[in-house]
Amino acid sequence: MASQRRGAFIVLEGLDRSGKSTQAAALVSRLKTINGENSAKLMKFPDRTTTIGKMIDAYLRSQNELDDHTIHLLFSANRWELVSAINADLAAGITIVCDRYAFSGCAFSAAKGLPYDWCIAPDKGLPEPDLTVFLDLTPAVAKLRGGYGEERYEKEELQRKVRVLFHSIGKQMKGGKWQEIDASSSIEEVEKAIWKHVEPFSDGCTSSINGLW
Ligand code: DGP
Ligand code: NA
Ligand code: NA
Repeated sequence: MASQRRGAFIVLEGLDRSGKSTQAAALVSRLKTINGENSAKLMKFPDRTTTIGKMIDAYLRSQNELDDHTIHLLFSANRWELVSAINADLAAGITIVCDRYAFSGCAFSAAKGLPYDWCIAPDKGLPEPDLTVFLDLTPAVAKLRGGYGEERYEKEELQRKVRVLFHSIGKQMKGGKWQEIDASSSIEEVEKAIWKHVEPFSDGCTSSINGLW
C-alpha cells in the first residue's frame, strides 16, 4: 500500500523587494495548473489579518512603538496561531507556498541586535518547511525597486545585516532544505530557478513533518 501523501510545505524567503510575493503567487498558480484548483494555497507571514497581525501591521507602519523583544514574540505568535491550519492543509494534501516564515523572524530581530539564540527559541517546534528558497538580492539593488522605504525595516543598512543573517541561517539548514537563488534577474528567470527546486515536491511528500530547528 502506498504511504499517505501530504502537501508540501514550501517557503520563500528574502529581503524586502526581493520579489517573494510575486514569485509565491506565480508558484501557487503553477501548482494549481498541474494538480488542480484545490491542490495549493498561498500563505504569508506576517498574516496582518489576525488580532496579533493587526498589532504587527501597526508596528511596521510606525503607528505604535514596541520593545524589540515584544514585537519579536508577536511575530512568532502570529506563526503559532496558524500552525493548526498549516497542519490541517498539509494533511489534506494541499501544498502550502508561504511568503516568509521563521527565518525572517530570526534574521530581522537578530539584525536589530537581539541575541541569535534568544531569537530562534520561540519558533522552536514550528512545522519545518520541506524546502525554503532564499531569493538573494543585494540591498542596493533591492532599493532601486519600487516602494522601498515605506515601512520600518526598509532601510539599506538594516537589510545588509539581515542578508548576512539569512546566509548564516541557510548554512545551518541541512539536507538541501535551504536553496539560494539569484533574485536580480528577470521575473521569468527567477520563476524558472525556483521551479527547479520545487518541481521534486510538486506531487507532495510522504515523510512526516518535523519541528524547527
Ligand atoms: P512583508 O509583509 O513581507 O513586507 O514583511 C513585513 C516586514 O516585516 C519586512 O520588513 C520583514 C519583516 N518581518 C517579517 N517577519 C518578521 C519576523 O518574524 N520578525 C521580524 N522582526 N521582522 C519580520
Ligand atoms: Na516589506
Ligand atoms: Na512581499
